[in-house]
Amino acid sequence: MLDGQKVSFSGVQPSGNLTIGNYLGAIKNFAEYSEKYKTFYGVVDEHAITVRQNPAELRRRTYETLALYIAVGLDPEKNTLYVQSHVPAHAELAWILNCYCMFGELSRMTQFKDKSARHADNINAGLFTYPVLMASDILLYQTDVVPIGSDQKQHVELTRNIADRFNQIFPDTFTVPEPVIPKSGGRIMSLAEPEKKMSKSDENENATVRVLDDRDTIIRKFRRAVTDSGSEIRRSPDKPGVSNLITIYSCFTGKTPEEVEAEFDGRGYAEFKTAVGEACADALAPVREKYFELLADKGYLEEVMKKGAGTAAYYARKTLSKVRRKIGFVNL
Ligand code: AQP
Repeated sequence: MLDGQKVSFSGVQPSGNLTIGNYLGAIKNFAEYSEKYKTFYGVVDEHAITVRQNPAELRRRTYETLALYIAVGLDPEKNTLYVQSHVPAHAELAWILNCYCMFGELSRMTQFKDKSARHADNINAGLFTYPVLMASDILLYQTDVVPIGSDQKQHVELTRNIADRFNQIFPDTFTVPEPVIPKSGGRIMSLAEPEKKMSKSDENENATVRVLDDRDTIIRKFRRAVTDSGSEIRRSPDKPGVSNLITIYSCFTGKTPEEVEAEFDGRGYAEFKTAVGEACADALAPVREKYFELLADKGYLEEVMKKGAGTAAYYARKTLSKVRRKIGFVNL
């Protein structure tokens, strides 16, 4: 809670062009909190450098991710939209919380295991302690809810453990946050390998649908999506490809998975895949349009960044100075 209001916090790394996984699992749900909560949505560039980034691309994607936040409907007047590295309190609290998080806890994080397997030549300490920085992001704002996709659930659970541990030693320091994962869309799978999560850094372009892909590209990617043996359009553990497409269609049209199965009963995969592509392209068209308008006005995006950084830093400083006082650092 901050100023008597509940708080929603989440972040997205500017580590690639955002996918419909990032959109359906996380960003689309951020706006739900805009009216009644204090909301902080960060472009978490410090997280992105846990894997090697091209500096010019990282900078460009930072603007792009912010533009996308606004394009999906996050009004900068109602939400604090900011860039993580503009608020030094994140890195400062992360150092402190590193001393309240156990090596064994971090070793169990599945994302660390996945990413260190994928980047075997760069298993840096930041990749290992990434979840502590994420805990700092969340705890700095006394966050109540964290809207995320299911891959981040383990990190929010770790955040809760760190907060509980810290609060036991120094009572009433942090709000203990709850993860909020959408029932449908919390884990969108790759179109090329449906047993794998769709990831923005996937090098296989046919595996991902980007929020900013044009209509023809979206439809073509869905037409190429890997489907399963048989021809029935129904969800089943032995049909990961079709099950994923049913989820995506359901998220973009608002129909339940049962309604989707009934609608396509007796119809073929080809027809279904085209329908999913069209529904996705229709839903994303207004986002794309707004995004390109925003991106043309860098000055405006920088104003939003500055205003967001000011507000975020104000609240972050409050928590950080409380933490410093409690642990025995001298506050001048
Ligand atoms: N496939 C997905 N389905 C549903 N939600 C997803 N998210 C990511 N992939 C899916 C959610 O998007 C938010 C932002 O993610 P992130 O930028 O913090 O990084 P990530 O979770 O590591 O996502 P990516 O796309 O896989 O990025 P890279 O390739 O850079 O590692 C989070 O809430 C996440 O759960």
